[in-house]
Amino acid sequence: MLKKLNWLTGSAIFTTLISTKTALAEAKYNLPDPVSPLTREVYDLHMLTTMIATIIMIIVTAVIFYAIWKFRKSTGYIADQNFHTGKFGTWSWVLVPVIVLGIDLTIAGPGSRILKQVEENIPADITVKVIGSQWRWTYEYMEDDIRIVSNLLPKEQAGDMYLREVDDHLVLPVNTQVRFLLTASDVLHNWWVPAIAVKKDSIPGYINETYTYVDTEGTYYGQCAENCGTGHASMPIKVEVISKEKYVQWLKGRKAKAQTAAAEAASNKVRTLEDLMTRGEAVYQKTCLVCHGATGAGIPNVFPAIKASPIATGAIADHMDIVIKGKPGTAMTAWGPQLNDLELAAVITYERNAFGNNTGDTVQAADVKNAR
Ligand code: HEC
Ligand SMILES: [Cu+2]
Repeated sequence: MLKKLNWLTGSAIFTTLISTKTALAEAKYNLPDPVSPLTREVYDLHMLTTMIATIIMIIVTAVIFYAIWKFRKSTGYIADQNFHTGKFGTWSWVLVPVIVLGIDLTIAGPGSRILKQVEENIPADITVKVIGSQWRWTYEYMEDDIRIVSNLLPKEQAGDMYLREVDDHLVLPVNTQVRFLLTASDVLHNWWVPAIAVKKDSIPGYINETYTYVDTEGTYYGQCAENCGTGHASMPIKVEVISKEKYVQWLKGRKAKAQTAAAEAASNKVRTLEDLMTRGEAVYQKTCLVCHGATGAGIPNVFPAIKASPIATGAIADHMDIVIKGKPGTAMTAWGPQLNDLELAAVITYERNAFGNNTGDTVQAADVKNAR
C-alpha cells in the first residue's frame, strides 16, 4: 500500500516538473533575443553555462536517486568499508577535481574572452549620456544637443505594458557604433537592456562606459537593475532602433522641437494664468507626479503634499527657490538645470493654483530667469 502511494506521489511530482518546464519554455523564460554582436556572445555564454549546469544536475540527481533506491537498508545493504582502498576509490580523488576543473575551464575560456570585449574601446559614431535619477532616465545625445526625459507611463495609458512602457524613449540608428556614458544624479542606478548592451552601474559623480552595435531594427525593453529606492520598479527602459534614414529624419524633427521650446522659453512674453496652468499641468505630470502624487497629496512622511503646502501657498520666492535649486540631502533635486524657464514658471504656477491652492499667482519665465 505504502509502496503504491510512494509511486503515485513520485509520478505526480515528475509530471508537474515536466509540464512546468514546457510552460516555462512557452513563456520564453530566458534572456531576450540578443541583437548585437556582444550581447549575442553573452547570450551564448549564458546558454553554455546553463546547459552544463543542467546536465550536471541531472547526472547528480540520478546518481543520488539510484543510490537511495539500490542501496536501501530494507534490502539489507551494508556499506562497503574498503571502498577507499580499491582502484576506483583511490583514483576518484584525483579524477573528480580534474573533471570539475575541466568544466570550469570550458566556461572560463569564452568567459574571459567576452569580458575583454566588454571593456573594449571602439571609436563611436554616436555618444549618448544616460543619466539615472529617482525615478526616470534622461538621455543626452552628445553630438546633437538633444535631451530625452523618459518617464514611466501611468497604468491608465500603458495598459498591459505597465511598468515597461515610457512616455518618451531612446531612439538609435541600426548598424551604428553607439557609446553609452552612464551616470546618475542621486543614487546608484543601472541601465539594463539585455538585448542590446551589457549591464553597468550608473554612479553619481562617475562616468561608466559601455557600447552597442545593434544590427536588427526593433523595440527593446529593459529596466533599472540597481535597487534605487521605492520607485525602483518605476524606471523601465525602452529603446527603439530604426534605419539610418529614418534616424536622420527623427533627429531633424527633434531638433526643431527643441529649438521651438527654447525660443518660447527665451521670449519675454507674459502668459495668462490659463496658458501657464495647461503647460504646468503637463510638466507636473511628467516630472513631479511620481513623488507628489496626481492629487498633490504626496506620500505622508516621505514626499510632502503640494496641496495646501506652506511653500506652494506661501512666498513665491521660496517656492521658486526650492523648485529651481532643490533641497540638498533630500529626494527633491534641483530642477533648474533640467527644465527651461517657461517649464519651471508653468509648473510653479500650476502648483500654486491646482489642488485647491488657488493663490491666483502667476509666475512668468522672466521671473524664473531672474531667480536662477
Ligand atoms: C523624487 C521625488 C520628488 C520629485 C520627482 C519632486 N519632488 Fe518636490 N519634494 C520632494 C521631497 C522629498 C520634498 C521635501 C524636501 C524637504 O525635506 O523639505 C519636496 C518638496 C517640494 C516642495 C516644498 C513642499 C513643502 O511644503 O515643503 C515643492 C514646492 C516641491 N517639492 C515641488 C516640486 C516640483 C515642482 C517638482 C517637479 C518639477 C517636484 N517637486 C518633484 C521630492 C520630490
Ligand atoms: Cu534606478
